[in-house]
Amino acid sequence: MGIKNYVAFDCGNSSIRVLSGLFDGERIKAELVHQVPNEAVKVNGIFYWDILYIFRELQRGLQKCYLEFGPVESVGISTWGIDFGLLGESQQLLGNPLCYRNTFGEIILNTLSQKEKEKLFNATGILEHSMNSLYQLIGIKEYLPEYYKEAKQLLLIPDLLAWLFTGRICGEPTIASTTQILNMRDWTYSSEVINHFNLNDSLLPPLTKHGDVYGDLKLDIADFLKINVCPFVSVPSHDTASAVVSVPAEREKFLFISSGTWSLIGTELEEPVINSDVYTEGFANEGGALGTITFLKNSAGMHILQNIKKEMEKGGHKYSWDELVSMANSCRSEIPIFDPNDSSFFNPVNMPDAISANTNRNLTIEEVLAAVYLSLACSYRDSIEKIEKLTDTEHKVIHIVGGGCKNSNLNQITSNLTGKDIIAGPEEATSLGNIGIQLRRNQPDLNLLQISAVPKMQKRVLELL
Ligand code: LRH
Repeated sequence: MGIKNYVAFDCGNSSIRVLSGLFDGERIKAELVHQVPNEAVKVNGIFYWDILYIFRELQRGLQKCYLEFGPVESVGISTWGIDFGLLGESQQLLGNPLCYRNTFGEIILNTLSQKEKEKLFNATGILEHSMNSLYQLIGIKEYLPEYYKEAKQLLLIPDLLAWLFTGRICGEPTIASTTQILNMRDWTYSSEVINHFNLNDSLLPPLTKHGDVYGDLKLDIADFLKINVCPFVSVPSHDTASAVVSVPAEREKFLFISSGTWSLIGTELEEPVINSDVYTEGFANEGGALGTITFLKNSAGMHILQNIKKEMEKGGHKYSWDELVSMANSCRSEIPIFDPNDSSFFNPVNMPDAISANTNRNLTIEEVLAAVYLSLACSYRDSIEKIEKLTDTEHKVIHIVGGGCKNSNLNQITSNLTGKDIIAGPEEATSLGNIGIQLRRNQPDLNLLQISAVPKMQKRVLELL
């Protein structure tokens, strides 16, 4: 068999990446082919995603994959969760998708009573969060009514991109779980949630199954890029769900931290756990690959460090991550600990100032950095203790995957605080999971559901990945 070229789109809050997964019949080698920055754009006080820029860069990446490695077998799309675009009657996009860091969701969530919040958790298995698509959608209905009135179709970012590339309208279940409209017991849209908010359910697309083909690359795009027409495959399109596929766990049960802008701290389950303890401790039953559940806490992650770095570089001097670690480690004063999930760190104008304000101290930049590393590790420890309690399972190892796994200073502090070993990697977890599910489509005996569940299969995956 010749080498086959499977393409993964991996769109994060801070970068757009396209990788070729080269499969020689035995192993996948992932090659990063294209990477450009991504960021939300503020217009008249509202943050938007520039979706056409993202679309154009993904096209460029796809073309490069073809030019470097030959005809493309298939493409899978993974992105951050929650955000969506709206299509109107004539099947055109009604403006750019809003970014979850707007305040609409928070305003709506604050109008709900505790009883309503609990009812919504019980109906879905997903914890309320001001970011969730549900509250953003209600916010649009209230505050941008012309959008809502004209909307005929809601497509989450990966579904929107799949529609731009193939012309097909479909939803993908893992990303749909980030809306808080899906009931995770049976993976159908919850009529309880829809009725509660009097939502127009025809907005919601029918859901695909992993391995299904969304559709083929549009002919005009293939002609424009001068590449072959290839299928777009339904993979776990929520980046967290794809990342969990490639956790190199040795055991059926494992702990993971999917580390990027956010840190998703969790474990994989076969069924959702929906009870008052899970609710009180702040966990969600998000959708995982092939019907599994990623039981997790959505926690602040690299966003805080990225923002501090951005602030420090405003003077023009660039800092490496290693320099930031040395600065943190040079701190000799008492290190304050703060809650990184406090809403004041969600989208502050100046992150170091927000940390000083939160800790009631006028911190030096060294103290800020030291406080961030320690506080993130404390919040990881706290979540991990809760997962062990809620699932009644103890673990010796924490798998940290995704771009943030390179942060060895944070990994070390996390290991010290939890007393657990850290296995860091793969860094390209999302793309590897994405490619793995595409591969499985052509190799049904490659039972990825078993990957993270059965040690014997796990070995096979380690060989593959
Ligand atoms: C991680 C993630 C997370 C969401 C956030 C918007 O990339 O998808 O699960 O809450 O981004």
